Amino acid sequence: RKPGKLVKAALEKAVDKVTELVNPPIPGAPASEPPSLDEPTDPRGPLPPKPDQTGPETVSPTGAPTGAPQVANGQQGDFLTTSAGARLYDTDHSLKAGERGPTLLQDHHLREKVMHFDHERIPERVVHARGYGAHGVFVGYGTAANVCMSAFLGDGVETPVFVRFSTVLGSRGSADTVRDTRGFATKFYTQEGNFDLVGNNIPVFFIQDGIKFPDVIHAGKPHPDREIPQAQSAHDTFWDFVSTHTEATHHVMWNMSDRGIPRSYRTMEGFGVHTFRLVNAEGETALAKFHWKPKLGVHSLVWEEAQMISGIDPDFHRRDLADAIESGAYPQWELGLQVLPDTPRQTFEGIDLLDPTKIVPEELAPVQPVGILTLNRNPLNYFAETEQVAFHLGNLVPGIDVTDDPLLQSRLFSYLDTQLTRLAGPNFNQIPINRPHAPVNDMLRDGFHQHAVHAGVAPYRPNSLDGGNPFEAGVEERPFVEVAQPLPKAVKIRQSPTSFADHYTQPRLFWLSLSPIEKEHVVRAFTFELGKCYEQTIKERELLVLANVDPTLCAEVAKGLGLPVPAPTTRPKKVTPSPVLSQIGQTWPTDGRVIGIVVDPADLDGVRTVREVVLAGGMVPLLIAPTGGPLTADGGLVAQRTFLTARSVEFDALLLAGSPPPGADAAPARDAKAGAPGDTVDPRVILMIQECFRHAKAIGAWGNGRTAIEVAGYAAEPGIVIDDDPSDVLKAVTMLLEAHRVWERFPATIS
Ligand code: HDD
Repeated sequence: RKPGKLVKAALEKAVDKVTELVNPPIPGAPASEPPSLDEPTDPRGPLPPKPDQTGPETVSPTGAPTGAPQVANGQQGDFLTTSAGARLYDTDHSLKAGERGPTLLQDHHLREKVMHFDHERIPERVVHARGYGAHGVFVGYGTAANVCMSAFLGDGVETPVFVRFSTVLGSRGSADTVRDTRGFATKFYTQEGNFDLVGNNIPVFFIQDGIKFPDVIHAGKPHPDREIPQAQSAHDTFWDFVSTHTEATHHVMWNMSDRGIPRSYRTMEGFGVHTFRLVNAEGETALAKFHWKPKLGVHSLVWEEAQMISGIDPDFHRRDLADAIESGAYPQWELGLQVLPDTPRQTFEGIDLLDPTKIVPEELAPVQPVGILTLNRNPLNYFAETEQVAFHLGNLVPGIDVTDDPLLQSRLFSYLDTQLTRLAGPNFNQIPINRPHAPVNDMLRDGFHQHAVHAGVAPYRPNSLDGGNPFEAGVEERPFVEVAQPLPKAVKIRQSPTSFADHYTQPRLFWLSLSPIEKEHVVRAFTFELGKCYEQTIKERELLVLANVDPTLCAEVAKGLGLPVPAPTTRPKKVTPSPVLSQIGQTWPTDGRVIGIVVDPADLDGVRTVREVVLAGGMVPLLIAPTGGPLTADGGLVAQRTFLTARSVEFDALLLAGSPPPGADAAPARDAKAGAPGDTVDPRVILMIQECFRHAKAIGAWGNGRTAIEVAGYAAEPGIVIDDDPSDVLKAVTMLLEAHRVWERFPATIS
């Protein structure tokens, strides 16, 4: 019943009285109005008209419009509401017994708002917690048809994808550029259901059997007592594990190489790691390994640079990917297959294809391109998409099946199981980012976070009540059919095949395939990481592992650690190096590379020209000046970094602008930034030059810009370009950048 007029008046009076008792007026404070029991009016007064923020209609992951307008740049709708849709007139004050009184339990909005906030975080992934994703499209070439019947590999077939890159060991808030393996997980929303290729940027794994996964991860994660170090393998438990599990040696070699510190997600290779079984339309099978080859080439940071970035810009890799996509420099990878005969032994050239610590050298089985991936859209919401995406190796489509690789087999359990905790229940495939684009007609019902409203009464088969639906697909409807793989006569046993026992030949193959400078990096990485261990026995044990890989590697690391060189315990097998494993020695496109330009206000014409050429070349110019703000009166040139905010690790090459040197025609008076003869060069510019130099980056200067290089003492060094014409300088620097770094600057001492 509504309160009558008299009751209402009495209530208002009571409120007045109570308010006065609870909140005695503060002397000097303006008198406040008691709350009214009439229709609430907006206490903030009339609101300004809302800008039109609605973008195009949202599209569900299945491609169908959801009906909800997508908010391009802000929040949705006109009025703030509760989650039940009631409009709210105030979200800034809790409901209290008077202005200074206690908060009332009755305040549903307060409780709902804080309750929801309290539960905003979900458990981070137990591994690969830190990651970054992007949407894209995969286009098949049709070249795989003779070995694989999957529809998404068909000629010109376009399949939407979502890719999540990650580090393995660090927590969600850790730095991007730590030394670690990178995850490269791709969800293909194919017409035949989702296919998830959950790989890494390293083609082998630490262990051969998934039962050891908890052990290797416990060893790699921070020590359980102090929970340090974060996102690092440079600590005792990691090296304790890998030195006692020599099967890890191959993966460790890759981690200690430049592959462990990629320049960008865009410049990483990806690998499916395991051997998969492919089936063609005739039902014939082949074994295969998946490869992602980046169009921009494979490039890495140098270790000091990676460490600096961890502090200066811990989001370096995610920023790089997001910026590139936002600017239209869409990264691309070609998907390739190494196709291998499906023999009863499942080996190739003596390599056990079920052993995930082994590669098949590309020289023995070339990678055949089967399609191209382009990442072209950043997520709208990190949590909804990148955090909630759930990959699983069991998401297979007709044409691709698993093998009996014991690591792969255990993963088939883990990726389903882990989502139960992380995504709080069994309905995670209903989360928009995980929903297949193919029609779903399962008979999975109920459970936490059930979003579907299933019609019908008979979610079982066979049934006569729901018209017998759904039906099982016949062969012509292209169901997923497991390959009827004959099994060898076997007994139940907890044992690996003897073919898994060779732990040194392929690490040695990797080592011998590297160029001298890459070998030197590997030596330094081992020396650094083992140098961070406290236990002498661990270092000695790992040296013994290295002795079995290669005597030079072992001797160099032992020298750095100041320890004796142990004698190997195995005789090395002869290996043929695989040159494709080296990242050095080729040239690559420079798209998306960042060129730092130290501005000289006396030479803005040169800066303008160079900036335009950099942009036209698909690269990113970063103008650096002593202070921020516009550099030209028309605002056409703006300082993007100052000497305070710029640090060399942000760019791939450095240019120093300068007015023509004294004596040149029409030399204007110079207000030097980078230093003219007689000027003092700002020490922060010198530091930038020194760091770029140490990190083997190309450095160029024109006009008086050369002074800073001269002051730094590098004018005659390799990879330093000094010329009077800014465009010529840029051209020469770009050519150096095509080879990624100027390694000639630091001739390697190892051959
Ligand atoms: Fe794993 C996540 C890659 C072995 C158990 N793994 C995860 C991710 C990648 C890989 C890229 C992140 C997926 C994402 O972005 O959401 N994992 C690999 C590769 C392996 C491998 C290439 C070996 C070849 N993993 C492996 C084993 C097990 C797991 C042997 C367990 C027996 N991996 C998991 C997991 C994770 C995971 C615990 C954590 C979050 C998730 O699955 O969804 O289930």
